[in-house]
Amino acid sequence: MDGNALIAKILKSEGVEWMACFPSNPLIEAVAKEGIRPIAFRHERGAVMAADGFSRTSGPNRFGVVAVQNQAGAENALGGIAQAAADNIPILFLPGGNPLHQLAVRPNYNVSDNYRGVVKHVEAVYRADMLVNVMRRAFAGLRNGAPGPMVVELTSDVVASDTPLALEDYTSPRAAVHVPSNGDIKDAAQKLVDAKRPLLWVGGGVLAAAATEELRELAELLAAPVFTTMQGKSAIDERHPLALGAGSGATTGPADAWLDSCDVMAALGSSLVRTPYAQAVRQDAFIIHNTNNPTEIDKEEIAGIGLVGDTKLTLQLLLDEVKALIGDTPRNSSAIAEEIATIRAQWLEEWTPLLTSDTQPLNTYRVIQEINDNIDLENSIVTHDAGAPRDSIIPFFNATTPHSYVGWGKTTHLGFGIPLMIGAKLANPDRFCLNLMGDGAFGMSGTDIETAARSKVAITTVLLNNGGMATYPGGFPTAREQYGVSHMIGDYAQIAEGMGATGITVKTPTELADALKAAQKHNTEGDTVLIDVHSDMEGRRSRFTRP
Ligand SMILES: Cc1ncc(C[n+]2csc(CCOP(=O)(O)OP(=O)(O)O)c2C)c(N)n1
Ligand SMILES: [Mg+2]
Repeated sequence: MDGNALIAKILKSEGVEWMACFPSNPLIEAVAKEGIRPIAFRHERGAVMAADGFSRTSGPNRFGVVAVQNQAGAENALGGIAQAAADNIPILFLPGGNPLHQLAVRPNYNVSDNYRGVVKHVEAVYRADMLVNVMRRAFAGLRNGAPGPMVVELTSDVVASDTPLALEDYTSPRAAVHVPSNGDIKDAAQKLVDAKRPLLWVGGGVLAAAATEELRELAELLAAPVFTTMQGKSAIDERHPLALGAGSGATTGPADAWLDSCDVMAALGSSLVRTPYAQAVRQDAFIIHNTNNPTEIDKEEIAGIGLVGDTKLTLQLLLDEVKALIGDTPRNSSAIAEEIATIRAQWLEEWTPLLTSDTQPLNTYRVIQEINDNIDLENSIVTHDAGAPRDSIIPFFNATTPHSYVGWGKTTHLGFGIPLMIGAKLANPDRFCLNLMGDGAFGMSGTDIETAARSKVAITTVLLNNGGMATYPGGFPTAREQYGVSHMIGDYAQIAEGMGATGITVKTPTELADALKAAQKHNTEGDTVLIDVHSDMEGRRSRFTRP
């Protein structure tokens, strides 16, 4: 048996069901022989992003795997890998490598050298008799500690050669979880119980750890409002009376009110990153910071108490300790809930004219409202793309069940939406998967509509066709007026049709509801859909300034 065959058997034994790829790597043939489905994307970055989307929308311990070829393939994949790293997403990346004797020879692209700064761990296979250890380390890295991309460079002649090893030599690594100390848990519980205006700040780690039930219980026990970051969106049902909504750079009125006034803030499963794509943390608040990555503690925000550990187990310990202090009965939350509802109503009053706008071309917010009103929110997965779609949708889309929304993007790669939803659909075949993207974003990954259509991984893309980049209003006027920079044209419904999908053009607001319903029907039948919405250059965002 050669090395590729052994790797394929190990992947199979680890429960891998499919592998994203493009297009030449001996592993593709080897996994196919094991009954693992290879899905070929139209470019490497798309393949990586689909693997990322699969990991994001799966429960713990289900990972996206991707294989590409050496040189150009490895180079082209880097954007997707960098984004998975920035968002702390565990994926297994298996690029082809050069032969051993050329690994260090210019201009051969050496993955081990070049990827080091953007992955959790990277190593090359130097000998066929080290494969079980390499793969064990890779899976251990996926399961343990701070999540991120694990990379194994498949040195071509080594993995093609016979290995003395068999699957029986491989030991699947068991996850080793850790929790904060009793003392820190006690202190954190006391702080939360004594707080006058507590806030639970929820990151993507709550979703990744499948800790959404524990989160809801803690919020109800303390009568503490819940704010979610972009990646945390959908960790709490946004119809819950204590839910404040989510925030990228834009957020909701209630979220702004609590971010501006909380005295104790428990950040749960969050890396507390300062970025244009996150809300600012109140500097006067006492911060309790839970993350499974110790290097995130005291990075930018000062943690009064650091709770380093698995978010689900940490929440369970916190629940026990809070109950020991105040008993099992949740505090009365009616006054807080009423305050949230009042602020929400005031905030929505300002935005309702846009959410219900009848203008033609369509207003972006009307498109978002139609999505809210015409899909089965509990059984869908929705995501944004970089640019105006992100900051427009984050405050207004109604996330309900865990993963019904995928918030992403600390380095925010344009075009992620399509491959992300392909990965999400593979992880959740019974859910309706929709991405809202701009015409600029389509240029980055639009051809993967063909991947979805061909592979019968049916997704729906709602494309805001505004002929430009609403995200840069007023930017580069000379370049725009004299040279047409940032103007774009496209009949995207027709392009989708040309790639085997169903294209629907929407020019008036009233057509969109029917288009969304048709899309859901088409998706159920295995057909991918693109809805090309003629939309405006809406530049308003629900942003707030806080001191
Ligand atoms: C790979 C990459 N390059 C550049 C950017 C910066 N960027 C963010 S939004 C955007 C334009 C988005 O235009 P479009 O998709 O049409 O959305 P709109 O803002 O018009 O709704 C760009 C270039 C990015 N996010 N990713
Ligand atoms: Mg645009």
